[in-house]
Amino acid sequence: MEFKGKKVLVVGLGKSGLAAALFLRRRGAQVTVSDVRSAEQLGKDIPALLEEGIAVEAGGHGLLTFRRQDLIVVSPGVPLNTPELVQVRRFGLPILGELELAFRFLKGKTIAITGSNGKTTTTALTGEILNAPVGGNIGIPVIALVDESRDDAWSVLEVSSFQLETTEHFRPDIAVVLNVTPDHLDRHGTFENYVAAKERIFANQTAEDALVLNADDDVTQRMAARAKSRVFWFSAKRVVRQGAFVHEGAIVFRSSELGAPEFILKVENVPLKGHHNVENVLAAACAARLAGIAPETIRAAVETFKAVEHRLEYVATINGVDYYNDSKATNVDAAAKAIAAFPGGIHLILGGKDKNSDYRQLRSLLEERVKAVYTIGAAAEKIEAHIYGAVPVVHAETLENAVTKASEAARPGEIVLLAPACSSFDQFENYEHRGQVFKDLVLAKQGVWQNA
Ligand code: UMA
Repeated sequence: MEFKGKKVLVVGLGKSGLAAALFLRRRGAQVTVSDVRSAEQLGKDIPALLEEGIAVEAGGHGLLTFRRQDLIVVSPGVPLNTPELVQVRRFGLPILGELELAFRFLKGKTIAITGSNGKTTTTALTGEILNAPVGGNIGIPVIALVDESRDDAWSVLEVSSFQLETTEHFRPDIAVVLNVTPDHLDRHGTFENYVAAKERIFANQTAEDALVLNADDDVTQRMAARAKSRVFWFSAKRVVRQGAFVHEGAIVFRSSELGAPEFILKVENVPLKGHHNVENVLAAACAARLAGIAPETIRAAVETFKAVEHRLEYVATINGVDYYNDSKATNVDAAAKAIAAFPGGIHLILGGKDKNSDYRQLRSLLEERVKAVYTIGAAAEKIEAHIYGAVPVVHAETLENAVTKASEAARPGEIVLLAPACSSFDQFENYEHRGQVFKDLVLAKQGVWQNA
């Protein structure tokens, strides 16, 4: 792709937009960025962009700005039904996502990992096993990996449905789909559209590529029929013909080339909490084995792997109560997995910005394992209506109040868990910010209690 002298508009000035704008500018494009946030909100990024010769449209998207371009690059968080994008698509203007743009320049081989839940942990773990750079939805735009990428090396990418929606040629050597449960219905409209976006991860694959699917998930099971690549499975429940599975307390891998299954590691040595993390390890081990990594290397990397920040992250034990931060549990299924990781005695903080979710699905787990729910944020009332009668509920409004109320109620041996089942944007900048505030509140309490 040649950008010299081309007029390129980058829509959205978050992490992806910033990295894409600089990348394009350095390749000679005439770059403009457009963002709905005001110049004041965009703040510190503007001088750096202007210095590079990048024009900035702040405070909203202008149709004229969009129409003047040769190419439009969209950030993942910008919906494709944004009116200006709909208009210019009618004129045949090419629109690329940041992932697609980056992929066209990324050297070497790629493992791409998607799914509704577990993708960040699986990506981080796979990156660790391969000793390879990681990027994508995990927080580092893929475009930022391009300059360092090498023909003889791997990159491991976490890809979201938002990023996949705008792919054209994206074709990972190894694609992994961990699971698909309802999420982002506010953006995709229907579950079918969401599944279709996820399936784009393997749409361009051929028989030279591999696709790793979860044999225990109904939706991913059905994907095999549409794959042109070689399908491998992972399962925590049963033996699979090709792929990774649990057998007599051990994670094993087998393929038609290998014949007999080979031992990777004992399940009891997986250092991460929860059944869902066994699935994540199976997926990572399968992908790594397909990339040619030896079982001993996989074992060593898994056994020393630490939970990724904000994913069922242990924070502290105060007065015998364990505090866990799962701020990344931004949908109902992720919250269910977090609850299922503990046998009982849970004080659960739920709420935030609703994504058109059905919280009734949590009722039986709440009845079984949760002592009380503390609701926060814009979705609080909807959640309270959906879980009415299942467990005692405290309408806490803020995270601070929720932590205070939960810590007052929790007895030694019990758990205070932030697994909100919602996105964070009503009260926080993002889920990282929410998780950090939670940890600060907990650690501050620890200080107060230690001094008392
Ligand atoms: N904006 C517009 N117009 C719009 C919408 C947004 O101008 O119509 C602007 C916003 O004002 C903001 C910018 O776009 O300034 C934000 O862009 P973005 O939302 O794409 O955010 P980035 O900072 O570029 O982060 C993105 C991913 N964000 C989303 O998909 C929402 C990050 O995933 C990812 O880590 C990062 O690229 C690097 O690849 C976050 C996420 O929430 C973690 N992902 C979702 C999830 O995991 O559930 C999919």
